[in-house]
Amino acid sequence: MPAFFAERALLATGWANNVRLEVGADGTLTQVQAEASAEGAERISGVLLPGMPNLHSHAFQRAMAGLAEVASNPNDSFWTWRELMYGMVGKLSPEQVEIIARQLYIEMLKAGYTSVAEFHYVHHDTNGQPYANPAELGLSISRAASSAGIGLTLLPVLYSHSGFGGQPPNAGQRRFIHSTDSYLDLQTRLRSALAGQSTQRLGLCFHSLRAVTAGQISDVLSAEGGSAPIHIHIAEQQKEVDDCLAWSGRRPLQWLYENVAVDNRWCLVHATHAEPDEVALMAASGAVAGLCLTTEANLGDGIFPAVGYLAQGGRFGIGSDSHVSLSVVEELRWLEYGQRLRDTRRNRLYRSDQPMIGRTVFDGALAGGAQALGQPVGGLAPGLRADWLVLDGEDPYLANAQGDALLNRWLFASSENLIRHVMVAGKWVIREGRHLEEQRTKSEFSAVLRALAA
Ligand code: NGQ
Ligand code: ZN
Repeated sequence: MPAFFAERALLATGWANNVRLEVGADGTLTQVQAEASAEGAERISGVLLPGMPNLHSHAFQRAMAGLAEVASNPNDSFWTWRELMYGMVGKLSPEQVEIIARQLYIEMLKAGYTSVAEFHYVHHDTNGQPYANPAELGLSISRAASSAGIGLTLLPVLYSHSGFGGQPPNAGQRRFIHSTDSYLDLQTRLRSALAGQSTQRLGLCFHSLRAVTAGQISDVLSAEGGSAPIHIHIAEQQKEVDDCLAWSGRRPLQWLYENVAVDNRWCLVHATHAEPDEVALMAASGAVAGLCLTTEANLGDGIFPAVGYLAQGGRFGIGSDSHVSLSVVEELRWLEYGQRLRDTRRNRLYRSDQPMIGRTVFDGALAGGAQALGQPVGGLAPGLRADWLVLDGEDPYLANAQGDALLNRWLFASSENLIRHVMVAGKWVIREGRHLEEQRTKSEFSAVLRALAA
């Protein structure tokens, strides 16, 4: 049984020294022992931390990161960005989707994400017709994740309408559209395709309350039952709140909690515009708030009320969403900084028993991310997958810090990537900052960008 030995590690039970970790044939940790012997074990040089789940990704959007920072109109907004995004969606081939996703997933691994929830809604060809195999694009995502070596929760998305109350979809949405029945068929196809992949699973997903009706939500949930995670975008933009109020007299989160039994299977992505009563409902339900700080900043969404939410025990995780940044550090840093900027105070996200901001946000995002992905990840403990990252222990800031102070140095002081090695399911995927597939993928990705610009 492969064994590893780390002098410094953050275990599920806390910081520990001289830790021996044993990994079973399926990539699961079988033993984690502090103050143990290194005999026969591979020595890990550096600081060992659990790998971070990324709870929200639209892989194809990586290809347009940085292209939308051009003022086209004094009122540029989320909605004008969405038009540009639909323009990119209209062109992509399945081969291009797979290359973009493989490049992205390699970048994620280098950034410390060891698993990802892919919120996958581009289903059909450029004319909006199903592919010969209707699961084609979902399979491209699955193949990209296996060749990069990242864990995957694939969330095929149900998207039927353009606005509240079942409005017909518009032309830009033609590649996304499923009926409830064709969606359930897609779920069945993908479930059998993923069955042989031990680090991949399927979840349920509604694009937003704009894109599905109440009847569709209940039909999908009663057909699928089970324990799969359920993701939805909600209350990201004020216009969505206003449109929901005009349609139902309720705000999106209010409407959801009044009409659906939201529990710990749910991941509420963004939930930016949550009022105090909605924050209380979210926290009490055990759902995960899916916070995507760099994208929410980029799109001008607003600031999630995380201080009150954490004080009530609310669960959260982080996602890189549109991938304007791929950095666990940057997401966690901006989670705290957004609250500071709004409140004009410092040190906002802490617990009464944990004054260290870095540890509070790191632990919170590990636990919420693991819950939202529905996978045995998010910590170093027996029974969990051997997903971890190793920070450069010789970096002067890290070499001279201990325990939670080291996390604060990493999260609030580093300006270069200090992640040296990354393991997923007991296999090294990043060594000395490099991925085995990165050269080949980079040149394929470069050709995709060239073709898309033409
Ligand atoms: C998406 N992205 O589906 O990619 C959305 C924008 C929409 C984010 N919400 C489109 N960040 O919500 O209609
Ligand atoms: Zn999204």
